[in-house]
Amino acid sequence: MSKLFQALFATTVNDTHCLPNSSLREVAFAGRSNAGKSSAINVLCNQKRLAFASKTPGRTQHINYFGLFSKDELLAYLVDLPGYGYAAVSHEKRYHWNDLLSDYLQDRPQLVGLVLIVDARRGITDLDEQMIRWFVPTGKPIHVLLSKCDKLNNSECRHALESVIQQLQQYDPARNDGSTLSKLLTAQLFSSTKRTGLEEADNLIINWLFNPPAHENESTN
Ligand SMILES: Nc1nc2c(ncn2[C@@H]2O[C@H](COP(=O)(O)OP(=O)(O)O)[C@@H](O)[C@H]2O)c(=O)[nH]1
Ligand SMILES: [Mg+2]
Repeated sequence: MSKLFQALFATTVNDTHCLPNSSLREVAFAGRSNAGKSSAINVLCNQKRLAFASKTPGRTQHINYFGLFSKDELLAYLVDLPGYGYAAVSHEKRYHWNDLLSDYLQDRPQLVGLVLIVDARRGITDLDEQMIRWFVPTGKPIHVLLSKCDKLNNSECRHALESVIQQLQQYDPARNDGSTLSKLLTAQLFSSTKRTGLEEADNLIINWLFNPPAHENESTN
């Protein structure tokens, strides 16, 4: 996170009953296994191995919490969700992850937004769409990081971004009521290795965590 914050590993959870019982806001990162989620968290937090960036897909099977600190004060959490779509896991495990992810995404008041990591070369897949479908009804924002964009040339990047935005629009709740396009579903190009899009992603996450929309403040008491 921007230089104002320091990130530290907080806890690992394998069951929604064990989620931290704290009122601090959190932003979650989801994505297919190997999409570049851990690398994105590391680079956003200015650390090399905060979230373990593995070369073996399917390694991060739990929900990992990272605390964001300013001086010594814990202010918020970043949450690394289990990567999905890894073929070589048992059905049983896959069902467990599905339940864990859907429960967490749909029913976690502290969660203020979802960062979805999507490999720019691959685009949004069925499993990513499942995450979107679970999360959109909460009314909270989703931001897609089109990762590994360093692997594409400029026109491929432009094309990847355009088609993802088009795909996202079909889930936009504002689309059908005649109002202008909402800010609930957004996307950008991102590269952890080249640090492309780092500032844009960082600003957005900080805003979600620390500058919530006015109506949210009113409803909390
Ligand atoms: N070229 C390139 N490779 C990346 C980028 N981000 C991640 N990777 C590589 O993709 C693989 C999976 O990354 P990781 O962050 O562990 O993915 P995760 O499974 O989604 O957490 C690793 O070999 C990374 O080095 C990126 O922005 N550019
Ligand atoms: Mg990972």
